[in-house]
Amino acid sequence: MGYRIVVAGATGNVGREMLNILEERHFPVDELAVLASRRSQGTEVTFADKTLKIQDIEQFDFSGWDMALFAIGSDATKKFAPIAAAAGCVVIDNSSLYRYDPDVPLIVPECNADAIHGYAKKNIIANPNCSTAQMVVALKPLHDRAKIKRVVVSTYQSVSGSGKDAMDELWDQTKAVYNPTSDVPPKVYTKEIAFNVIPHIDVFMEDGSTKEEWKMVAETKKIVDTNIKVTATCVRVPVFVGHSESINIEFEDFLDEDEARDILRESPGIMVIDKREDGGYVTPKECVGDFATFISRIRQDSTVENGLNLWCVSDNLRKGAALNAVQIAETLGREVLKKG
Ligand code: 2RA
Repeated sequence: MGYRIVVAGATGNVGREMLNILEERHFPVDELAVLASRRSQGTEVTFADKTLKIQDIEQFDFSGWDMALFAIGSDATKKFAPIAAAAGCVVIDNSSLYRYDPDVPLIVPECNADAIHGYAKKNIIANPNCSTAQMVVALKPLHDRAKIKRVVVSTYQSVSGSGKDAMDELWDQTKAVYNPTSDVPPKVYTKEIAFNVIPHIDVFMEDGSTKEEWKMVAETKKIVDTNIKVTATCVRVPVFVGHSESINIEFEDFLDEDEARDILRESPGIMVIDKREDGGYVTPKECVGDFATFISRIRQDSTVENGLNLWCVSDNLRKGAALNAVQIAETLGREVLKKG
């Protein structure tokens, strides 16, 4: 016996990946409902060997459904998550709405799976921001070994993090460089993204950081350890899928680079590709479609007493969103609901 599962936002980048990953990981689905806004009603999506028709989330009755994977943004989540939760359907939400709520667990299964037992307070579980998810997968095993004091991270985030329009904008702008046309591509970013980088993701905060940078700080503290000091610079780059991060870590205790490499090699969800030679590292193009968080360029930071540098790459639509949500569903099923 399996689960009655809902995927809300099934026509978006993340929702479509959720369906792909539920199938790839043979999640025990007894019945699946795919929801989106009224304008997508009737659209067809495939799951396993079936074609499913998108239902209008406004009209949907969540009672009797076990779990709902939400990828509908904070505004729609604010309206529909309480309705689903009240109907007894556990919501696994990819938006940022509930991530910082003390009554809602924020889960990366490789890091804090046990926190899932706190889901019953609101019947909601939060999925972290994509740039946080891949980073904490790398940080947690190192923190367990040598207690992290401080993290300095610079991100190189692909345009798919902003959605399909941003991917269209990059594609159209890039084409226009080689083949100027009068077509006006959709505008998502304040500055041109083709052959450029933009040090601005989400809104600016009072202290001059952006909300994306604030999320990495707040979420790392909630998932790994509230005492860790984190500072982030989040940058949009002209890559379609795959977030990359340069991570500098300072520990309480010394951690040799070779021991760090061995720890990461043995840690869940991580693939270490780290050779000091041409091509001995991972780039975003190579992570697309994979479940792994890839780690390369592991090396001592000799400018501080107990420092380490590493390079971290992962598919932001998978570990950064849809995969982590499905892994939460797997953990919820295995540890709590225990059907299937
Ligand atoms: C981004 N992390 O990359 C944000 C939201 N997915 O745009």
